[in-house]
Amino acid sequence: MSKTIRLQDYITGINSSDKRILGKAITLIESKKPEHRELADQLLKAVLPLTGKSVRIGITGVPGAGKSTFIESFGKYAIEQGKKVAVLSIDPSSSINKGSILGDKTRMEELAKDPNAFIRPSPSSGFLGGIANTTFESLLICEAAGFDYILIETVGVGQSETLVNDITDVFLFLKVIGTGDELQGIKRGIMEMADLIFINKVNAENLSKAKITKTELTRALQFITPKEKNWKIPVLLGSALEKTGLDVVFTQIKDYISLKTKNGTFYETRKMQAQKRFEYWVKEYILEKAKNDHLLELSFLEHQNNASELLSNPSSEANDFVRKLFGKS
Ligand SMILES: Nc1nc2c(ncn2[C@@H]2O[C@H](COP(=O)(O)OP(=O)(O)OP(=O)(O)O)[C@@H](O)[C@H]2O)c(=O)[nH]1
Ligand SMILES: [Mg+2]
Repeated sequence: MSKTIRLQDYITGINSSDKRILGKAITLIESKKPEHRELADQLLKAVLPLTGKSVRIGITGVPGAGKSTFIESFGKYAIEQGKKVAVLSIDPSSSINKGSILGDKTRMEELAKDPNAFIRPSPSSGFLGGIANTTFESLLICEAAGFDYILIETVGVGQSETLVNDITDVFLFLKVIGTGDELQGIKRGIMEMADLIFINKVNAENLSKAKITKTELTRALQFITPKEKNWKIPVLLGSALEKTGLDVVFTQIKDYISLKTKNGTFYETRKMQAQKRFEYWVKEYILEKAKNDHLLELSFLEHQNNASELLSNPSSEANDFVRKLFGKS
């Protein structure tokens, strides 16, 4: 039987950047068992003063764009510049994406071996069909353990981009050459979230094609209001595999963070994100409380069924259910 880890053990382990304890702390945070939840909450409260000092970087792009390869190369580059790097992946749906996340572990083998890196694939499932996601809380634990850069890879589907955008300071969009989806990118809202664009897999042979893609992207960006005033979204060229262009990404991220800090938008954005997360957790905890009460759970399922059978309007069903929750039926 494994020894129970107490709160103080977690705190000491995190303070000394002990990767084994760090991994266990994240497992604790992801756990949905009430006794774990209590301890996780105490842990988060205890380490809060140590958090907030990292640069939180989200990385998105279509499947195969090279996100994992980029994280491996960029992570190593950042370590060479004296940073400590943690990598988390986001999995909002838990179903189809596990394969690709597990694949990442082997893809980032070199980075994983580095004493200044910590890699954590975090599949998580939701309660009552929700998308309970503890990536942000895991990020806080990594910050408390002294990691300067937290890189978060989206799975590039569904809501993962929005989820990552809501917990990061910088959002990097990895693009592949000439797929002609520049306008589609705008439709999906990804370009609106991007702070930096990196055209990946660029080499001597495809350089001229890459430049055309850059021109197209730059043109498409004219129709987009950037998240940050006075920041012209850079479209950079390089290769994650051949480790080119990484230095420019590093510098641009630093410049972007300086600008946001000077503007006051760095903390403003973090405060807005915190507000949103508070609301998110209120909703999650309400649903969870309902699930723990057998009658309420039955009622939830009944209302949900009425909605899904198209018998009535989902918002009316939700309203009726919430009235029951608060004893106003
Ligand atoms: N030639 C070349 N290949 C690259 C480059 N970057 C990534 N690749 C290759 O592209 C493929 C996909 O790379 P990944 O890093 O797994 O891409 P991903 O975006 O993480 O993919 P998913 O996690 O599945 O969405 C791999 O075979 C990589 O070796 C690059 O700069 N040049
Ligand atoms: Mg990947």
